[in-house]
Amino acid sequence: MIENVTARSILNSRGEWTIEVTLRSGEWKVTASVPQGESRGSREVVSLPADQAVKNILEIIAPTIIGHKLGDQNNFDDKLKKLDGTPNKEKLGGNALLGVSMAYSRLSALSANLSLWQYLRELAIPSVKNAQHSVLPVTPPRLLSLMIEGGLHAPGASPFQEYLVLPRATTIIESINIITKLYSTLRQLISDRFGSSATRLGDEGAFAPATNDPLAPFALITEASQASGLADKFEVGLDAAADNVSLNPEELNILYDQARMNYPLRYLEDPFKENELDNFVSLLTKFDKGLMIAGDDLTVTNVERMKLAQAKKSINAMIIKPNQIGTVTETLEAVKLAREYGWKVIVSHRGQETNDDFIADLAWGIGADGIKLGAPARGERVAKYNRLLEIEATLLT
Ligand code: 2PG
Ligand code: MG
Repeated sequence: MIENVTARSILNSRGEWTIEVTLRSGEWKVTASVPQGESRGSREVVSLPADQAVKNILEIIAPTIIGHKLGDQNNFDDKLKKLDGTPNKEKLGGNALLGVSMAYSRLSALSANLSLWQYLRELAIPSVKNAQHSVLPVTPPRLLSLMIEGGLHAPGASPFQEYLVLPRATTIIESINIITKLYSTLRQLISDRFGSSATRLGDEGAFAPATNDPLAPFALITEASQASGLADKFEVGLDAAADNVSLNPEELNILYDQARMNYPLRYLEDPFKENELDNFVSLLTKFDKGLMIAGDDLTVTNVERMKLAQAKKSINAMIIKPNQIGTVTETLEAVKLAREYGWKVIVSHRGQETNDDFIADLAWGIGADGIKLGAPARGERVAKYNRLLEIEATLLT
C-alpha cells in the first residue's frame, strides 16, 4: 500500500515549472513528472500552476490515498477523479492528478514485479479484447519523429507546427537509425542553404529554418533523404496544429492536396481548427484510405469529444496524451474507444517535457500504432527514444 507521498516543483524543458510526485511503499520508491502543452486544445483538463498543484497533492490528495493498496488502478484513479469532482479537473488540477496516477502505476508495476509497459499492457488487454482484438500484439509502435518545426514551437519558422517522418522499419533500432541519419544530413543541408545559424532548434529539438512556404520543409526533408540514400525509407506526416495557423480552410485544403501529390504523406494531424468538424469530414471522405487523419486538439484524449468526432466520421486516427485527460485509467478508456472505432492510436509527447519516459512504456503497453516524439536531440526527447530501445532490447533477448 502507499505509505508516503511527496511532491515538488521541478523545471520542464522550456524553463517553466511543472510537478514531480514521489510515492513510497516499504523499500519501493518511484517518481513521475508531468509534461505540459504549448499549443493546447481548449477542452484539455486544467493544468494548475505547479506550486498550487503541489499544495493540492500534499494537503488534499496525500491524506486520501495513503493506505490505498497497490495494483488497483481503476479504483485508485476513480478516487482521484471523485476527490476533484469537477468535469475539467480544475479543483485539484489535471496535472496533480496525473502525476499521482502515473506514479501509482509505477509503484504497482514494481510491486507486481512487472515492467511499467507490462503492467499497462495488463490493464489494456481486457479493453482491447472487447474490441475484438483477442491478443494485444507486442509489436513496436511506429515512430513519428519530428524533423522540422514551426508554429508556436518555433515562432518565425514555418507556419505549420510539425513536419514528421515515419520510418519504414520493423524495429525501433532500425527506425532510429533512419531518423538519426536523416537528422544529421538535414543539419548539413540547412546550414549550407541558410547559414549555420539556421540550424537552431525549436522546442522539440527539430530544426526551425524560417520559411513562408508551408511545404518547403517537406522539400528539404526529401532532398536530405536523397542525399543520405534514404529515399523510400520513410513516409512523412504533418501536424498542422491548425488552431494556430492563419490560413483559411480552402487554402489549407489546397496545401494538403499538394502535399499528398508531391510527398509520401501518410499522417495529418489537426488539419483544421478544433471547432471545424465539417472540414475534417470532407477531408476524410476524400482521403480515407492511405492517410491517417488524426485528432489532437479536436479530441483531447476525451471520450465525449471522441464520440462527437465519430458521430460525424471526421477522423480515422487519434493522438493520446495522458495529460489532456488527467489519469491513467481515463487515458486507457480513450484508447479502448479509439480501437472500437477502428482508429489508429498514436501516443504523443508534449511541447514542454520532462525526462519522464512514461509514454514510451504506454506506447509499448497498449500496442499503439505509433508514438509521436521530438527530434533525436535534447535530453527530454532522447529519454523517450532510449526507453523505447530499452524495452525492445528486453524483448529481443
Ligand atoms: C502537439 C503537441 C506535441 P503541444 O500539438 O501535438 O507536439 O504540442 O504539447 O504544445 O500541444
Ligand atoms: Mg498536435
